[in-house]
Amino acid sequence: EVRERTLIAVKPDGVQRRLVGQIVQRFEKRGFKLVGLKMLKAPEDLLSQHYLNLQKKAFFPQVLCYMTSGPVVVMVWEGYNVVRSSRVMVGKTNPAEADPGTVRGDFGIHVSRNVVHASDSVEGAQREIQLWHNPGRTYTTFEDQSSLGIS
Ligand code: YYY
Ligand code: MG
Repeated sequence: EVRERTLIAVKPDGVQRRLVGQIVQRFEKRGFKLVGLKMLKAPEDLLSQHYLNLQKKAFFPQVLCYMTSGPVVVMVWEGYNVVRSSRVMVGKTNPAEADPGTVRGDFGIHVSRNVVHASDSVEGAQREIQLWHNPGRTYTTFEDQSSLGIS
């Protein structure tokens, strides 16, 4: 399916470490098409929906704390097999196990600071795109930078 889409997010550590450009470049070089992008400080309820399957895990409070520690850059990428390809490009969840050449293998520090999110299935991607692209929600915009807490 040529018009397959996935949700890729640069997490707060990636934004803070100035890695957004390099991550975008990897997807562009691969020939994928950027069809959406926004920067926001993610609200906890949105993250709880996003990580619905992690809510019972012991590490979930830390995930919430980390994911709300600064702004995230959320993108939608489109292309042939983009969901599966981007999971390969991002690498294993734990950077210690991620192959060199993957985003997490090259930039990841620890499983709790693994730089990027990538949807793990076509259905998951559709759900996440709907969730993050919610026109009814008020997001921080670039006119309101102080509330992003960029440092
Ligand atoms: O899809 P992916 O991000 O590779 O992993 P998930 O199993 O969906 O976990 C989501 C997120 O949770 C992971 O990127 C970091 C965090 N996490 C963690 O902090 N500690 C773990 N042992 C497992 C996951
Ligand atoms: Mg996941």
